[in-house]
Amino acid sequence: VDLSAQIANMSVKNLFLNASGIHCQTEQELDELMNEPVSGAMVTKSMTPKSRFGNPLPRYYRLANGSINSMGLPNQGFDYYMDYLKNHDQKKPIIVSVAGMSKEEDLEMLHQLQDNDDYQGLTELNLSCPNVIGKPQMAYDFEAADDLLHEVFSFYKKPLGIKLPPYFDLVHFDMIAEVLNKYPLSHVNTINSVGNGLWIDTNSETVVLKPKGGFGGVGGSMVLPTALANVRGLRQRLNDDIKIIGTGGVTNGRDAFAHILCGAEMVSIGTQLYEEGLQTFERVTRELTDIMEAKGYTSLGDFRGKLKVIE
Ligand code: RRO
Repeated sequence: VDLSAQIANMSVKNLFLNASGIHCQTEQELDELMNEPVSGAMVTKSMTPKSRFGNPLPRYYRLANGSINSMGLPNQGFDYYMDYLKNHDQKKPIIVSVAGMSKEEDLEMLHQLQDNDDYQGLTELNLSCPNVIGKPQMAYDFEAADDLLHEVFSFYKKPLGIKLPPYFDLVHFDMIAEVLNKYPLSHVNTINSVGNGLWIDTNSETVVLKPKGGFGGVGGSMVLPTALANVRGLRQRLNDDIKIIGTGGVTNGRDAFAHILCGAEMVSIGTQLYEEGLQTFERVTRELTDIMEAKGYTSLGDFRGKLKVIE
């Protein structure tokens, strides 16, 4: 079956990629993702102008049905990833994820990408990191997000998407879509982790993460319903030329199939990829292929966005 997909100038033979943050911080991790034979594209760890260690450890904890993290944007810094792009053959497209600590840092990195003639790929502006101390999730402030995008698109002419946090009220779907539809975005990637959850070890009566008193972003299969609602709700509201990367709660081919029914063009895998390793892509691709073959579908377009409702 045909699992190809397209976002702006990026064509892929397979719709799967890593979720940003998973296996994409160091050169070695990026190389391993690049050489993984199944996934069609990859995305970097969200980057800041200067490298960051991130939050104190422990900052990731495995849950029965997912994960909680408060990494705090650990990354090697913008120049490291630009050097990586320059010096490595791209066997698959790399999306550059940027997450400045301020509007000024976002604009600084986007100016550098705009001015870099060697870079023509997709960029994703992360407006939804839940874990940097004292920094709210920008995409929950609709006016601030609008102001930032207005300034960005005054100079940025290459393909640009944004990474969104989950929304939980249909009014908020309407509000963010109204902002996003004003701009020539290549895509939105939804969802980031469900921000500021809390897990407790009841034996020790203690939180499981050190940063922020234990609060962290929740991912994995427990967030699948929230992810599907956000893909579906945004697909129903966004202009057709804004594609959707579905992220959140994908552990198997059926979960990916559901994301595509909701309208996802591509699907990324986070917690499950972290826990299972790179062989996840081969397994999930095989499971999705099996479902499509059983249903007689030959391409993703046969069912993308064609979710049925009960009349
Ligand atoms: O590094 C993180 O703590 C982090 C980021 Br930037 C993000 O966007 N989402 C997340 O769950 N963790």
